[in-house]
Amino acid sequence: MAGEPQPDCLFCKIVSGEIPATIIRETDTTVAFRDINPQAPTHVLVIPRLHHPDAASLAAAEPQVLADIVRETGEVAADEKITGTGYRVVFNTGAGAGQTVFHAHAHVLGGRGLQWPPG
Ligand code: DGP
Repeated sequence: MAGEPQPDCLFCKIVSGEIPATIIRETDTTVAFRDINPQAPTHVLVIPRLHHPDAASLAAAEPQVLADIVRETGEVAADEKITGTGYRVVFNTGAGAGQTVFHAHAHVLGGRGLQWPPG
């Protein structure tokens, strides 16, 4: 059922502590941790504690939690001191857009120049 932990979900296991991660921030509704395969000097994922497969599903079911995630991306950027140089927040949505983990997450990328369009 949407919102409940899924036994085969990697990010649910990071939320529960079953799989370790370098967690840098936590709130009642969100967890932020470093990406295992960083694409920039700062590459942090901000996820909801609740399981929803992507950001659109989360927005439909728990819009306040999506707002919490967006606020946390700003807090991550401030903690990482990348607000001055600029940073990018990405929700890959669907396999065709590069989504590989189907638990909603925001990528926070910064600490280097970022090109547009992203490819
Ligand atoms: P996406 O491709 O948008 O679904 O992003 C999934 C990200 O998750 C990807 O950048 C790599 C990261 N990732 C995958 N497995 C793990 C893991 O076990 N630990 C951490 N910290 N990150 C992971």
